[in-house]
Amino acid sequence: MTIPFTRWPEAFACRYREKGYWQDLPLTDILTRHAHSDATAVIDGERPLSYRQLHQASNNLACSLQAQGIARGQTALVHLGNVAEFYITLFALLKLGVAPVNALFSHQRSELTAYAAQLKPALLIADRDHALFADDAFIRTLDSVRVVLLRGEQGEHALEAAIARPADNFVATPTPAGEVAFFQLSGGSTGMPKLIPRTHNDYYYSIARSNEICGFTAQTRYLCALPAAHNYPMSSPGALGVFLAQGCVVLAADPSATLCFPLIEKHQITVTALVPPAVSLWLQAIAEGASNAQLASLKLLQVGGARLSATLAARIPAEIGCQLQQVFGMAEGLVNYTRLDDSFDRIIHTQGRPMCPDDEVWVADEHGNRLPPDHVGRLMTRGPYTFRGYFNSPEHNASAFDVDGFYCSGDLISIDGQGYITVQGREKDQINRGGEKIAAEEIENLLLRHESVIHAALVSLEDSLLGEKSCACLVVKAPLRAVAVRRFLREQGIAEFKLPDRVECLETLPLTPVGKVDKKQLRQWLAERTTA
Ligand code: J2J
Repeated sequence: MTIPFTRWPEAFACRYREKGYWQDLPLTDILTRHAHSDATAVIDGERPLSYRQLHQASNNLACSLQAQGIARGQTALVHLGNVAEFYITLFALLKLGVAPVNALFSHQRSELTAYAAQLKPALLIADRDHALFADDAFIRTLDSVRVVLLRGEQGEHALEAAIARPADNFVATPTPAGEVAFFQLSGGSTGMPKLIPRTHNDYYYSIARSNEICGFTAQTRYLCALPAAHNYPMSSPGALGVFLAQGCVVLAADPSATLCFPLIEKHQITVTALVPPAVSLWLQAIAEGASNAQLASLKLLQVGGARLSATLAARIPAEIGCQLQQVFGMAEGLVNYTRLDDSFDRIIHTQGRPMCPDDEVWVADEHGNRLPPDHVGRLMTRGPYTFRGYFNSPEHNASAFDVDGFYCSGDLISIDGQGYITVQGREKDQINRGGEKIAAEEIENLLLRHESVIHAALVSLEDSLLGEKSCACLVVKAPLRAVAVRRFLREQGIAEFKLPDRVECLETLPLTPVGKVDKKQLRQWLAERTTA
């Protein structure tokens, strides 16, 4: 049984193989090639795991799952934070040929329910430490799930026990390299969070090529301080890039300076990846007296996920004392990097250029015509590691892709004469709250469930630290306070970062000539109100 997904047309698949982008190797190869190495692969708190141990632990888990009837072709819902078990589980499932969706640890009932509804997973792996799994109430709502393993649990459902039980004669059965390996999460702009099928071939290429560009080697010591399940710290080059190069991943629960600075010093970290607000907080910590001597081993700081201002960018080499690399990527595929040997000016002012010579990226005007260099328009792309369709979403795919299979990311960009991209804005109805993406429609739908809400629009507000925050603009039957709105949304079971930072009640919402909510006008009105 194979998982259905939109494939690359045969001519493209042939070309990507001919050019060596697709190697027809399963992602499990990233680990198994180092199966006999005693080098440290992951450090989680005081727990180091060698490559040999990581390989063995994932075999043990795979074997245990197999004994419980979990088999190739099935899917899994995984909800783990920045812990070693995240990687053990990922490799175990890849070895079994089971495709997981790795929900972010900040996700709650609403997000997990949406993923489960789409994938109908047979397996759930989660953490008792998360409030959602403090008891079994939520688990009982997941109809398709037959096997449950929980981290921090005792007894038959204990994840740790399944990992510790030695495997006997386990033989890996990964799915073929051209098939779906796992599902990545879309930042989204629609009511239902979308899933992105990623194949072994496309993801493996994206990791291997990222390693070349970012110079990851066996000497790389990478601090993973962003959510491990996110595409950026997973693959750009992220932890999987580190494993491929046989380097070492050190896990941090969050990117705060208080947590990360001592970890960087203790483990002699050479590279890490941050979002812009975390950079601001690191710079602030240094300005307030935290010693950047603790960061002496750090050679490269990757920044991406949201727009980095040139002012902030320019402070990084001077105040943190390391090189900056801008990363403009997306879970759907395309990743752009500034190169390590680019000029200071390029690194400060652009979001880099595509990593693959066969990434086709162009800028479209509102009619879909190609724009010349330096003009601002829609980003259109296709390539060897950019997907060809969201899982099970024919209607949305029809509008997200053009007839030639180019994906429209919803970003507004310009490309200069040398192919370097500058992100200029966004057209998709999404709020980028310091790298965390909020699909406006998803929250609006939840707001409309409130008995007092007649109309709802979620719009972005400028914010000096996060770049953007969210504001819920409501037309209500009875007065509604911000705390009540947030409480109501929390009860709907959504991630905390999606709760509106501000709530405004209005008489009516402004409309565009075609009758859609005029969010541009709303944003202007909010900005004026703020200054007033
Ligand atoms: C401006 N906007 C950016 C940047 C992403 C590497 C890095 C990031 C992601 C990621 C990723 C931006 N400047 N430097 O998957 O592998 C916004 C754009 C983009 C969206 C994608 C990776 N870097 N963005 O952020 O899927 O709007 O992936 O379309 O979460 O983030 O979000 P996401």
